[in-house]
Formats: sequence, C-alpha cells, structure tokens
Amino acid sequence: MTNPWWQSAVVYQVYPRSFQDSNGDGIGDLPGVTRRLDYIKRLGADVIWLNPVYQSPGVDNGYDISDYYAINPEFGTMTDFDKLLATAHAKGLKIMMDIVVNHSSNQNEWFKESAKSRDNPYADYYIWRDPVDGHAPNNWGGFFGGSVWEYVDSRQQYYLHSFAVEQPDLNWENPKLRRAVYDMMNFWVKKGVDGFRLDVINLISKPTSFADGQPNAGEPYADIGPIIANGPRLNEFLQEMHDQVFAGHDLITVGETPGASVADAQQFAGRQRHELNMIFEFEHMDLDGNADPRLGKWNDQPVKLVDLKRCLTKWQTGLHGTAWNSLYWNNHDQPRIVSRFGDERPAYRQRSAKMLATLLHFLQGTPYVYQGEELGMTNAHFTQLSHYQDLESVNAYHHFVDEEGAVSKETMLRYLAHTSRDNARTPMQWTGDLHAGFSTGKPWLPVNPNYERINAQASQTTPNSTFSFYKRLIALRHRLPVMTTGKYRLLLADDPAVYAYTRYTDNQTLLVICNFTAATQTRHFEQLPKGTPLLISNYDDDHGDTLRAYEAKVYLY
Ligand code: TEU
Ligand code: CA
Repeated sequence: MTNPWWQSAVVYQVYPRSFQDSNGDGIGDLPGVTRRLDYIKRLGADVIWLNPVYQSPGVDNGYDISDYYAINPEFGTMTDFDKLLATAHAKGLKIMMDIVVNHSSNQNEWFKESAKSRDNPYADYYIWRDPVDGHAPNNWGGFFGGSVWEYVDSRQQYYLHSFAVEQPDLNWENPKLRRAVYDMMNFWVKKGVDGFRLDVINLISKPTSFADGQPNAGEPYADIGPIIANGPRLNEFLQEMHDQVFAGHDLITVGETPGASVADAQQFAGRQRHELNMIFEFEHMDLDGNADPRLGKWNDQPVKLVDLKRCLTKWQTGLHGTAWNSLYWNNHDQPRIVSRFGDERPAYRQRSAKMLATLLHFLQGTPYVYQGEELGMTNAHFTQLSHYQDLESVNAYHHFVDEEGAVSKETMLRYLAHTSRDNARTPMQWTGDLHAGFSTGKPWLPVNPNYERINAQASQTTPNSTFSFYKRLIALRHRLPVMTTGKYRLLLADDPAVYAYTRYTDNQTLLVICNFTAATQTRHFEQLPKGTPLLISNYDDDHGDTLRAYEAKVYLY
C-alpha cells in the first residue's frame, strides 16, 4: 500500500494578518500572500494552511466568522482569493482552509435570525436555554473567561458561547445546521481548495446533560473544555462530514482537538474510520503549565525534557500503524518555540532553533512550520498591557490582576511575555528595512525590534541560516521514506539533557541526537556503526560522543 500524499508532505502555516501587507494599511492580506508564494516554495513546503480569511468583525482575529462565503475586506476580495489559489496551484502548492464551525460570529446572519425569536427557520442553529431561577443555566466558564451563557431579551433565553461572547456555539444536534455547514464546506471544495484545518472540532458534540461542573478552588466557573470535548456524537458527525464533504476528494484534513488523548486520536484520525487524516494534540504544549491550576497556561516555567520525551513518545508509539500525528512546535496560539523550549540568546538562538527543528522533523507525522519559525523568530517581549491585542491575553490580565488579585501586575506581564498568543502574531520579518518589509504603514501589531538581525533576507543569503536548515530538513523528508514510515524508539528515557531516538525499518535506521542544553554533554551510542557519516547536523563537524551546546545530529545507516 502506498502512503497517502499528505503523510510525506510539509505544511507551512500562514497567518495572513501578519504575513505581508500589500496596500500599506498595516494589515497583511491575500495579495501579500500571493506575492510571497515563491518564498514558501523555496523553503520546500507542499501545503499552505491559511488562518481564517472569511468575513469577520475580528473580535478573535477571524475565528468569529460573519459570512462563510465571503472574504474579509481587510484581506482583499474573492477575486484575490481565487488568484492566490490559482497561483499557488500553478507553483505546485496546495491550500488548506481554516474552517471554524464550532461557533460563528454573533454578526452572522444565522445568529441574527436565531436571536430574533424561538420560532424562526434559524431558531435552533445555536444552543439556547431557558434561565434557571432567573440565572444562567449552569456554572460553565469559557476559554476566554467568564460564564459561557449570555442572555438575549428578544428570546428571554441564554445562548452558549465556549469562547468570546461574540462567538456563539453552533447547535450540531440540528440536522439543518449540519446540512448548512456541509454545503458551505462544499462551496470551498468546489473552488478547488485542497483541505481543511478544523478549528476546535472535537468540541462540536455537546453533552446530553447540562449539569454544573466542578470549578477549580477559588474560581466561580467550571472550565468548559473537558466538559464538552470529545462528546457523544462526535464520531457520527465527523463521519457524516466525511461522507458529505471529503469523500471522493483527495484532501488533507486536520482537526484541532484540545483535550484529545491518544485513544481519541485513534478514533478521529484512525486509518479506516473515514473521519479526519490527523489531529492537533495539545499535550506537549501544556507541559509547562502553571502549578496553580487556575492560571493554567499563564506561567514562565521551562519545560522538563523528560516530560517532553514521555509525551512525544506516547504519541509516536500510540499512533504508529493506527492513525497519524501532526508535528508542531508553533502556531498562531503558541509562543515562539525558540524562546520557549530553546535559547533565544544571540549566541544560541539559531543553534537551538535548528536543534528543535531536527527533533521534530525526524518524528513520524506531518510537520507544520509556522511563519517565521524557519527564521528562528522569537517572542515579542512586550512590556505593557497596551502592546497586546489578543483578547485572551487582555481578558486574562483583567481577570487575574484586576478582578481576583491572584497575581501582581508585574508577574502577569511576565507570564504574558512568556505565553501570550501575540508572541506568534507579530509581523513576519522579511528585511532589515522599515517595519521589517511587512508593510509601508504602521503594522497592526508592533514588529519585533530584533528584525534588523532576524529576517528572511538575511536568512536566505547566509548558507548556515535557520532557513537553509529547515529547507534541508524538508528536502530530506521528501527524499527519505524512512522519515515517513519508520518506527520510533526512544533512547535515554530518563536523561534530563539529551533527547535521542531512532526511526527504523527492516533495513535502515536513523539515529537522532539532540542536546537540549547550552552545556557540553558526553553520551555514547553503541548501536552507531563506526565511521557512519552525519546525515545532517547544526554543527560543521562531528565530535563523536561529545555534544556541544544545543548540538543536533542525525545518522542514517
Ligand atoms: O483555538 C482553540 C483553543 O483550544 C484555544 O483555546 C487555544 O487553546 C488557546 O488559544 C491557547 O491559548 C482555536 C484557534 O486556534 C484560536 O485562535 C481561536 O481563538 C479559538 O479556536 C476559538 O476559535
Ligand atoms: Ca493590507
């Protein structure tokens, strides 16, 4: 059996708002993406994942869609989209759309109609509940803080929103809503898009009971995440979507699934199940959470390497032969990996960025590269709340500092600088010129001041750059089937400094060795046949058992 094309593909994620502005308004747009396709092609990626570009009031940067059939005017027109798609295809690049169907915007016509009365054609497109004793139906709290319930006078009912108030959840129990979603997705399939990334798709099937949950100590609300994740009808809905949309098209489909376990992944992305090709798991992104469960992702803790190994190993071995992994360090919701798991000090930045890239790209799964990761772009280092635009960050600050006094202002700003989503969203650094070549106008989010040193132009003209290293890794994946098919075995499971593993088939082995520290380490790998040359390394030469700062090396034998 030959492997499906997306198993040996590499995806490049474009966050259009921050990629390339073409008209000087400080906001990246579709003509900007089209202009930069050659750059993505040069890197060697096969697929572009485009974050949402649909019409949206922009409360959550496009994850609040007001018209699924229209392009956000800030990004251009449908003609610009068609041009992007055609140009990408002409260059051999595929386009994967980001589809958000757990919720829409409250400015969507569906919601405006639904809110009018209890008996109109859209009345059951959203999740409405009567008040209980004059209050919200239960104590669930949303991802962006506060109750998930919002009262609407015209219906004298509450609607459920897992995210912002402006993002009402769609009611997947309603077959008419499901039909409308599939029709909409087919509109994009007919246009010729090559796949979908499905936002929080494992939240669409809500539980049958809306009973109160258990809040963390000191919190008024119970976290809705675990309550609604992986619900009772999820497999059924995904199989229906597969039948109605994916079947007969050779698409790439990836579900974003916070809270999904290996067993869940085996279902949603199981080989024979006709649901999704793969999912984004979150466990390796949640390893450096705050010890105080209320604060969760807000922290400034380094990850423990042994935990990272245990986690990635569980996913590697758990899905081998049964499902398929997505491999990622970064996306538009996560801080920059070189600042998080690597070392962004100038002496180590590129070295550690390449080390992290090595570790990830030799794993089994489909690698995702988030714009700027291939340059070793770093966190933003914002120092004031006013620098932040992301509603999650701003809400969390007000909640923990102003409302609860759970942490001091200084501590929270330190946490934001470490984990805020805006760290990923600062404009792409193209050149050392004004606004990093991103825009001729004032960018919607400040450019990282290190753009004079870290930018695509510099990276592309330096032979040993992080960019050229990513390019080599991607080329290797296309050339070496063992990177796609090989089994994974962890070595040195308890070693706190070095991550080493093999990938192997009956007649080939890859040995991957990564020093996660700035200190020199000595490790001996007796299985390595004497004289085996390096396949790839982030140093120019091989010092054998001696591993220099953030050294990464791979052997093939
Ligand atoms: O993110 C879903 C999700 O699980 C987020 O809560 C994520 O964990 C958080 O952003 C990390 O801090 C998706 C999108 O990727 C995100 O940009 C959207 O804001 C969210 O859905 C709502 O649509
Ligand atoms: Ca623009």
